[in-house]
Amino acid sequence: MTILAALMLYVVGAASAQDGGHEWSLQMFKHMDKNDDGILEKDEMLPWMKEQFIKMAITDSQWLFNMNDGDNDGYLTKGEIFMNALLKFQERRKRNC
Ligand SMILES: [Ca+2]
Ligand SMILES: [Ca+2]
Repeated sequence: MTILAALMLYVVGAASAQDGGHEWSLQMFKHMDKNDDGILEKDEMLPWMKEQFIKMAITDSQWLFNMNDGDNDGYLTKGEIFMNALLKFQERRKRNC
């Protein structure tokens, strides 16, 4: 899946997940349509894609960090990362047995 496809799925998912999702989609379109001509050009999409990609990266990295920071000290040690990976491997193995 390309980044563009992932971002479009994100927008559609976010729009459908919210009350008034259709209105939210229209607002997003207006936000992206910088010259207000009713169509989106590549140059209008790129800043929006960068903005969305950064938001997703921040959210995902925070989630990944919190999931691995076993003692909640705000740091990740090799042990926490390897222990979490080992636990996930064992969970997956149990499900497949
Ligand atoms: Ca436009
Ligand atoms: Ca830690």
